[in-house]
Amino acid sequence: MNSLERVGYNDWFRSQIDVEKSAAHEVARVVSVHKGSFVVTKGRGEAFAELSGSLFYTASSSSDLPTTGDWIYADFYDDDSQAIIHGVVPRKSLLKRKTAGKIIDYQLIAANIDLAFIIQSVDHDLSLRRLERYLVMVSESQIAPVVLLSKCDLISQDELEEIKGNILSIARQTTVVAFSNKSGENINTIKSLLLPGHTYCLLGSSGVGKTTLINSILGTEQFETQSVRQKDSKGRHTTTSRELIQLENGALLIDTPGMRELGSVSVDTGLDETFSEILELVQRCKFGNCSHTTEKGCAILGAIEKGKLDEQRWKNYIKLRKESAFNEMSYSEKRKKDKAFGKLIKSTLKGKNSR
Ligand SMILES: Nc1nc2c(ncn2[C@@H]2O[C@H](COP(=O)(O)OP(=O)(O)OP(=O)(O)O)[C@@H](O)[C@H]2O)c(=O)[nH]1
Ligand SMILES: [Mg+2]
Ligand SMILES: [Zn+2]
Repeated sequence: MNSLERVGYNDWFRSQIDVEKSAAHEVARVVSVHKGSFVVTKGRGEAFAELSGSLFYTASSSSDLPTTGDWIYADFYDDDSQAIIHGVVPRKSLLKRKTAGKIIDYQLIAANIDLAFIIQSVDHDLSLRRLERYLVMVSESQIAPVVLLSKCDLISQDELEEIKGNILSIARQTTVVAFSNKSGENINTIKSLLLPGHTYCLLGSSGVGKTTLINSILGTEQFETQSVRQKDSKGRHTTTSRELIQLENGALLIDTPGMRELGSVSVDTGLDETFSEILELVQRCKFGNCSHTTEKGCAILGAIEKGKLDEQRWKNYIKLRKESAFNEMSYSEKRKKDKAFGKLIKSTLKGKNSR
């Protein structure tokens, strides 16, 4: 086995490699990111890495820069303990979220993920609406989701069945596994989902037990965890960076810090997949231009009235849809402005050179 394959390299990534760049540099994978510096690996050992000046200055948005899980072109030196990153290999998938605030840009969560575990704990963290948001984010990135319900030692079997029923009603095609780090229930089931050479990530609020799950899988207390706050069961944001972890069987797992805010969604494909039954219903409305508010013969209103569609789910769909439309518009506007600004800088520089 080529040592890169130990960290997930395969024919798909090989097919993305640029001949010229690979002749000039080596290929490696980003293990973690720390405020502008990186840890990368070629499968054996790790090196501290920084971005080359040209990669940094030619990046037009955060998506052009490497994140955890990325394959990169790099030059190694000092006995392979240091490296300079010169480029990012095209990604198979990219998990990102919109950052809040006026400037619209993405925060990259992780790249080249095959499957995302979305974790909610059954005691206080459970929220179907938040789960829908995660599902949209994940399927928008072409990543398969699995829902994990943590801390199932804290509730009764009956309560668990009810929760599972609710989850399956919004995520019908998705595998749902309830587990406990305390009792060990279903840890082996989760392990059996982890295949060699595939990359997984753990997503979910702070305190749901993501890092504890990684420790359970590893069978050691390798990573730091911390108890949730007593008064509201909120987590303490213990994990602060995203890190790619190699499991014994050759699977790769990325732990992520619990997100305070999930950010808003961007495009429509994830929405369509997550809310597929709503798309089907809409086609059955009597009028093609139905606003689904007062019309007679509206399939949505009918389904809500009959209890076949949860009104909260419908409202969440509308909310996410509005956000997504707004973000698309403002993002493309921002890109236009960026381009104009870039031109201005270039022409100013030209002016300088010719003087
Ligand atoms: N009862 C119970 N407690 C658990 C379980 N899993 C984790 N915990 C506890 O929940 C707390 C938070 O766990 P962490 O693994 O640090 O949570 P995290 O999701 O990594 O949180 P961040 O790193 O802050 O995002 C710790 O006190 C764990 O012991 C479980 O299955 N059952
Ligand atoms: Mg953690
Ligand atoms: Zn309608």
